[in-house]
Amino acid sequence: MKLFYAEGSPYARIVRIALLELGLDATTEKEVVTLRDPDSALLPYNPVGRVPTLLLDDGTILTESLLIFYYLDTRHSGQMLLPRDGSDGWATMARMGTAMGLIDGLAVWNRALRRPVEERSQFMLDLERTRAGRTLDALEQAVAGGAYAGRMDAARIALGATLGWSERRHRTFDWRAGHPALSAWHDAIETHPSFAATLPPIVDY
Ligand SMILES: N[C@@H](CCC(=O)N[C@@H](CS)C(=O)NCC(=O)O)C(=O)O
Repeated sequence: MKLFYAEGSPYARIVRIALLELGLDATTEKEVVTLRDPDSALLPYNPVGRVPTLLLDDGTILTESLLIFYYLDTRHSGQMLLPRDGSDGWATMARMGTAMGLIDGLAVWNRALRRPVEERSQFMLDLERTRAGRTLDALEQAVAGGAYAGRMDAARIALGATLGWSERRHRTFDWRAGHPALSAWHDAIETHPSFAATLPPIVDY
């Protein structure tokens, strides 16, 4: 299989971390592609033009990180990234949903900041700042209460990848402020080799 990705993408980062965690990285071909580019090498494979995109050995194209997680869970015999039999009370799914919601909101906000100042919608910037703050407050409580702990499942990967991405690519927002438990949680997970190997380049947004 082959993964198309961009180094700055938080969504692609969660898949790259998952490949490393599952021991599938070495056998997965990879290509860095440009985004929002009519000449991108990705477009002949995926008309949606988004990363992560996974090309399977039979030519099937998977776009959407969650669908890729589903597929990766069929390719290993260890513990599932996304347990789907209710064995953990759907807790991983619930935590994954919150982490993906955080990524989605930050990605929308980040994209808005790349527009010229006069083209930005203050309403949208305020909405996303509020959403992120509210979600982080809930995550702070959850992490302080022992959630997102234990083995490396999809929820831990998604939350850790997003916080590290935000710190390097969405620097307008200090997610650590007022969130000491989350901050300590992130410092611990970021030392993990799969996280250290996928750190996105720093930009000032
Ligand atoms: N819901 C998608 C979101 C993926 C996504 O938005 N990726 C961004 C990079 S962070 C992208 O490829 N953007 C290119 C574009 O919007 O044209 C997923 O989970 O994979």
